Amino acid sequence: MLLAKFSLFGARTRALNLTFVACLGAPIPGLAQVAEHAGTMSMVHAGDDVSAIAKVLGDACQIDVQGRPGKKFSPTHISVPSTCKTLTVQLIHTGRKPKTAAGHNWVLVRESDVHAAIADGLTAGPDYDWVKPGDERVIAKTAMIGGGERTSVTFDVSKLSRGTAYTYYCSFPTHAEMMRGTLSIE
Ligand SMILES: [Cu+2]
Repeated sequence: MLLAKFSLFGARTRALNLTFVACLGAPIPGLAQVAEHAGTMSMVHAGDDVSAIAKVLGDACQIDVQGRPGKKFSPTHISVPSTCKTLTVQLIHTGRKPKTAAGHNWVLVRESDVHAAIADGLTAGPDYDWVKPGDERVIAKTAMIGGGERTSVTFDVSKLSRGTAYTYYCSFPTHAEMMRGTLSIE
């Protein structure tokens, strides 16, 4: 399924091949192995696009997501093994700016809800971290944090279904357009 995801980058395939070699120290066929070692492996780099599989610790799965300067998340795609009962997302703000200047949070919605959730969030304002209070489209979200801080959220994976596309974004004004990623159950 990782390979399917990469086909999205079509035109950049040649550059990607080089990136894989650099990141994995192995040629492309190694990717299949990476996908199978979900419990221990972590990230596949493709330029700015980074795909990661949640770590499986029994029923409880975990993933670290960095919120980076330049309005970027890493990883930009999270695969959640279907054996996970819960997923804990730890958000790490690797920048230096305070929350009021360049805060980051992690908000998960269905891909089909992302535009409306962002628009309504912007009207909710800073008191609500730019997320509409009680928004039922929001499946999970962390607190808004500033540079050097970290926070986490744990939610039931049963809220997600296989075959549905999910998007996570940062709701800080002007961040969401660039600062988003995709999540799927595999
Ligand atoms: Cu942000």
